[in-house]
Amino acid sequence: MPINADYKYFEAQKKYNEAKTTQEKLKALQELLSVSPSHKGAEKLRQEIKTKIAKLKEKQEKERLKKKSSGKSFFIKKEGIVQVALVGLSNVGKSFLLSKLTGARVEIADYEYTTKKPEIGILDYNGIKIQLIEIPALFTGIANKGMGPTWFAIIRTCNLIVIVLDGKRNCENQLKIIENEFKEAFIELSDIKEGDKIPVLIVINKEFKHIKSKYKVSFVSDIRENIWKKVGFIYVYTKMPGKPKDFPPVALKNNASIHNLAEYVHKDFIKRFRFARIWGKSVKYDGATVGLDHKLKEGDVIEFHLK
Ligand SMILES: Nc1nc2c(ncn2[C@@H]2O[C@H](COP(=O)(O)OP(=O)(O)OP(=O)(O)O)[C@@H](O)[C@H]2O)c(=O)[nH]1
Ligand SMILES: [Mg+2]
Repeated sequence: MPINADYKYFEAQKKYNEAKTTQEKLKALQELLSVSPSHKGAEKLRQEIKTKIAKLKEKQEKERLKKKSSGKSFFIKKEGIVQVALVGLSNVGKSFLLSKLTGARVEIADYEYTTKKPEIGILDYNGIKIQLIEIPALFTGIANKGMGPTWFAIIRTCNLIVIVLDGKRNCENQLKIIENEFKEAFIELSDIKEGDKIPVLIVINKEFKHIKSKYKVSFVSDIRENIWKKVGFIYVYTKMPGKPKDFPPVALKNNASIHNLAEYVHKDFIKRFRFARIWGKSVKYDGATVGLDHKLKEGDVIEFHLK
């Protein structure tokens, strides 16, 4: 092994070799990963461990489904290009926020575990459709129990995780429980989108409190803007020569170019492209002429000129 394997690593390796159940193996691998060397030479090793973890998670999910007589898995039809998961402990106001932001008709009640399955709603942000998914309440142990793995499989496909905290209760504790379950589910959280990590926004509901956190914390009143800022997209408008800009705008990944927009608008636009004119923040003066490589900024208005 071309790595500097130390004592802790061998201990963890031993535990893994002795593990019997999928659950035990997963725990051991997670530990192995946490004590594996972090230098570049060990990258392949860490990748191997991660692959093993992913495979075991799949196996675990299959075992779980088999055990359940109904074999229930849960499917959410994706709508809009952006998916946002609303997560939090029970009774913190997830359904309340879902309903407030999207108009979805969901049950909001003053008892625990009201929401039993994911609930969805569409948030309209300047004409861009953002799908919000309320995940049933998290609690200690859920990552490996009951429907937990199914809920986390849904969360894993989202562009953003909004963690809702109850400002009337201890926020640090709530966050700790939630972060721990994400760790158990092998979902890496981050303040911004980077690699496999999913960005997080924290919303403190009911009563605002200042908390220390590495993630962005939002007032309920700014939640729409902050969701948009965190999902990692910009919106731009297309227009036809001599016509006003089209509505709704188009959502594109941050850092998108005219090329990406052209592809999105029509499959022939790249072939037929001559130039584009832009009004907005990405150009020095309105109406400037640009090529396919030009990078777009939020709010730009783009007019395509084709062959
Ligand atoms: N005072 C106050 N009460 C709130 C607020 N948001 C939610 N609530 C109340 O808190 C209780 C729980 O709200 P829900 O939206 O059902 O909470 P939830 O997180 O979806 O809960 P579960 O689905 O059971 O996990 C309800 O009685 C709400 O009326 C708020 O901003 N202020
Ligand atoms: Mg609810």
